Amino acid sequence: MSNFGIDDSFIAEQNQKARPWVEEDYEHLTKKLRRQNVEIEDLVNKAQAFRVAVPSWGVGTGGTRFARFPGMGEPRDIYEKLEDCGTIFKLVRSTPAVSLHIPWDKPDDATKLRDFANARGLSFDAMNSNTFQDQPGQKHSYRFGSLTHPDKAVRQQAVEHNIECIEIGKTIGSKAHTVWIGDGGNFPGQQHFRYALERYLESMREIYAALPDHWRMFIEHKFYEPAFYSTVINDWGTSYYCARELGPKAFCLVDLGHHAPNVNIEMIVARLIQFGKLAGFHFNDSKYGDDDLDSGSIKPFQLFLIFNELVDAELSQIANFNPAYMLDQSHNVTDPIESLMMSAVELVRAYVQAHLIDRSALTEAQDKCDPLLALSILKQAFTTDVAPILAVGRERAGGAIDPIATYRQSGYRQRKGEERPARKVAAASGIV
Ligand code: PSV
Ligand code: MN
Repeated sequence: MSNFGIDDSFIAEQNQKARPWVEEDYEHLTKKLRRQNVEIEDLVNKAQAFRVAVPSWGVGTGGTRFARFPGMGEPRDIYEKLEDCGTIFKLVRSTPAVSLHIPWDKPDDATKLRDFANARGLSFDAMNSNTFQDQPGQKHSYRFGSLTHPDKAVRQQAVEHNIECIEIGKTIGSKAHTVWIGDGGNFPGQQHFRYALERYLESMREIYAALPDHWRMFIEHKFYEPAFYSTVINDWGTSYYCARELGPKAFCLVDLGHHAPNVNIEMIVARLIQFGKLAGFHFNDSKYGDDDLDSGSIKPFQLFLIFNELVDAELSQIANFNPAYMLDQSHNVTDPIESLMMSAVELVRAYVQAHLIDRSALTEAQDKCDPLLALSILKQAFTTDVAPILAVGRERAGGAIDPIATYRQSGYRQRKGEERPARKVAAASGIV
């Protein structure tokens, strides 16, 4: 049975319906930006050049430790996940790469998987290891840690798993490996802080040694959860120390949800850029903790301020500045395809808005110690509605003017509901 896919002519047909408003708004914005000496076509080019990877685990419905409410037509294996990622890419055009999580996505045949993805215009982003869960048949448990476990045999098993991820990644064309561990302590006294970090470095050195020359290693920090008292790689400072200890291929990855509320994340980003150690991002949004909400849904201004730092670095042509952008979210009550599309669009929006900042005026306001003017320069860019730029960029690249409406109109989810009858699974809750 051939699987349903949204075809180009359907997208073009839907785009026709939105043409009148796009043309009108684009024309108006062209004039408005010209008054600011901004050429709108330059921004369309920027929008079209922006790329963000999609996590394979993001296309399945997420859950909390309380419950998981499965959606209709959920992907049941990595091939179906890639189908959904291909659909997202088709509609928004900014998401050609997919990030795999092993063993969740362990391929039966890595070459077959690569060809399947390539046939849909997809490629593979960073690999992700999983030593925060036990797998069936696994010899040693990660209950009390993995790369930092006091028992060398457990650490060795975790190191080997990471090396296996790199091996799979080599076949499918990945060029980075992300390591996030849940290791830490739930009670004071449970873990010796210094010894645990020493063991981490010892394990990571072995993994680092297995990296091919052109690969990068991404260290992902997180301040708590699953450990509730202490976490080994708890913040960007620890991550930076480890990246420096490991060598030039190691960098620090910023997942927006992995910080205490109100932490100035844009400043962390600026520091990591300055120190030449910014790996990239796991984009999501949060209100309380690692909520894994859709990008821009809670703190769009923070997202814009992060992109202000990124665009500033881009325009300053900082050497080796090459951040990897990825979404890392868990969609519990929405259709994951819709949430991921919306999130990708929000990132392009923040990126384009950050390009609208009048940087010479901002520098002048900073030099003249005029905080109000500096803020208003940022606000002017942030409050500019760049939606027509994003829509035109997508349409010219063959995508949808309105990705969500086009997706809903296509009946994709209903068709997948028929094609992918749910399999009986034991677990009713759990992270993705
Ligand atoms: C941990 O919370 C994390 O952000 C890491 O990136 C993991 O790989 C992912 O979530 C697992 O869902
Ligand atoms: Mn993450």
